[in-house]
Amino acid sequence: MKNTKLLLLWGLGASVLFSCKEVDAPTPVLPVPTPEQVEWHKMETYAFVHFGLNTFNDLEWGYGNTPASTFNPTELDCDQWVRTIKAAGLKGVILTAKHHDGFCLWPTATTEYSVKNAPWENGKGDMVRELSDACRKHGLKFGLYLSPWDRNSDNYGKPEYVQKFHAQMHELITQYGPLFEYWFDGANGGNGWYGGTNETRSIDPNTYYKYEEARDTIKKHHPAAMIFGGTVPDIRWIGNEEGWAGDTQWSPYSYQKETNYRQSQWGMEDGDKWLGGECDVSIRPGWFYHAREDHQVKSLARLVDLYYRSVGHNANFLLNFPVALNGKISPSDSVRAVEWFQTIQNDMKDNLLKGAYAEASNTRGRKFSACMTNDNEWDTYWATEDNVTSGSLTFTLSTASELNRLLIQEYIPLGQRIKSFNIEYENGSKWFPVEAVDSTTTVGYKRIVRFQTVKADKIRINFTDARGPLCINNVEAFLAPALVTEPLISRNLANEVTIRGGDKNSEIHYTTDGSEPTKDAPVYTKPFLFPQKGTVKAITYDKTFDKSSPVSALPLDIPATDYTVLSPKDEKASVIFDGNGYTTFYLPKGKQEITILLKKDEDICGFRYTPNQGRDAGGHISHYQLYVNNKKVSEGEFSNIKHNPVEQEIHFPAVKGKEIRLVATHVVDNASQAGIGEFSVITQ
Ligand code: FUL
Repeated sequence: MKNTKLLLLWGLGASVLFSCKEVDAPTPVLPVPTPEQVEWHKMETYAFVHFGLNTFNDLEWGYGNTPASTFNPTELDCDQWVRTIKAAGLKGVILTAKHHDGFCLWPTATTEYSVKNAPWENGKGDMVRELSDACRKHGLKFGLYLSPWDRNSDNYGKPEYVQKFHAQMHELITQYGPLFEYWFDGANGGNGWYGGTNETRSIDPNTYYKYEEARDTIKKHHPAAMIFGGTVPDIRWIGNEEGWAGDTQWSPYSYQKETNYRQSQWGMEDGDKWLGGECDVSIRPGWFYHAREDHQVKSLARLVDLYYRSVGHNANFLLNFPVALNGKISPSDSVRAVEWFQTIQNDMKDNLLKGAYAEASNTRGRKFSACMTNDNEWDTYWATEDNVTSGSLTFTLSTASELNRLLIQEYIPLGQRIKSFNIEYENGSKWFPVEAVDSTTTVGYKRIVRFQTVKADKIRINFTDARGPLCINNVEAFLAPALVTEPLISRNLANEVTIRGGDKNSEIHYTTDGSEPTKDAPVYTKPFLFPQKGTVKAITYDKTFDKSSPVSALPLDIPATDYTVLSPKDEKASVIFDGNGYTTFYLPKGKQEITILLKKDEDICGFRYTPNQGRDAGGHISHYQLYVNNKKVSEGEFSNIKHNPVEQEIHFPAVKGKEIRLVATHVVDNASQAGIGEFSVITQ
């Protein structure tokens, strides 16, 4: 008896001693982020503003010759931008202080091509000052974009330009307060005005701009600023301008191992540098404002989806506002951005794991126990023992609840580890897998998984593979309300309009006379003929929640049956009129042109060209000529189409005719075949 007591006491003492023993944190798995990079990850979402001479000349890439005198915002209000951006929950803003056209938004001493020579504020204005002041006033971080490519500068391509470029950078980093990010755009399109020489100049971006020196100068003044682009960045472009990060998303990356820039969409498990992904996207198709895109502000559903596919995929989200001609963010854009933020906040309002009991299959010590994942402390985390690279975390909810979102964070100061996991839930003592919408591979700074709503007593994450012991600092679960998404409208080759969307709890209502549809408008049941010009508008109406989606609108010009392709003779060519930008006709090798005949003479005042919408597709036309009845009516470039392959819309003074010829004078990456997803003329 005595012995048993003694043994018991010894056992108790030993276990107290054992549990009090300080266990070391897991060894970092390289590469790891710097503290500044960690702070940048925590920003998650911030804004871009594209504003400049392009705005006033309806351009995406000014050639460098548009007169400074055209820059004249009449009601410029940087305070309004900042208020909007803040209300959209974005934590900072990056301004295009100089875009590829070379026009400077601050009164630089380096060139005359700046606000100094614009009528705006009689040449006394400084937009960089106005915006940086507004940011400070409202507590928003400030960042700058300075395009290395300068289509205005006469000495672009020579060493003197690089001196000028560095001098511009110096002015910017010394005059406008702390910067959180500094953007060097990678575009180098070649041709430009270049002081009136109108030529094509090529440089080697890896050596020409002296990015290493630039980095030292920026870091000296702004140690926390993250550098985007150039040869020595702190973060990386995600490899598309659509706003999404790959479903598997590693922050480690290695430019040496890169064979195609698209790899950036996923990062690299064996990357040797920590370069978190940044997803840039514009709230409209273009980066700069174009009145013709007023009806193309991204839908709420699309923006919410992009949030989950950027922040929810371990990347930051950089949302662009193309400020309008008056110098303000358009009301439609502000409203959409705020709706977007409110939807996300609402999706993740009540964390169902708050107060839940957490257990783990393995723990390296008390300090690293499972309850560190829902203690609301960023710097405490659950960690497994050395050599344990898989394991599960189980949460018992305080009451059985419905849920459809799970948010997981790895403690990234120790590196990114998780390679794969899966999620299960317990309902009435039986375990089931969730039906995940998002992939369950990597985690990193943040992974949000959307899945079909389940009712659960418990939820379990099984981490199945990792690059080292598991280190998870946060897990949350939510029940996001259903989002009523607007329907998709299209018109096909037979002039039939199809409207897609909704589910068994909802119906689609539509109008064809331009009026706004409500739930009293006709119900869409099947495709209908619409062989005329006009606008079809539709909403999804959710009967259960008595909630309508925003309105979708499709403006329609002359119908597909009015077009015939004369050459090349190929019946497949008609897909360019089928209302579907994914079905693409590639011009046969050789002459890169297509001739189309309309049914009758029309007053043609423009055209629309959509490149192949398929992911990573090629063959986009970058330079074109358009002929009507054999007369050239328009010629130019589809700026930035390689990285932002959206519908292009070109306008010109109306001409009567019925024979149209589109010539591809240059195709992106010198591809031998131009692809046409969609083509249509704009008639009066
Ligand atoms: C691109 C540029 O060419 C676009 O005009 C825009 O500024 C975008 C953010 O980056 O590479």
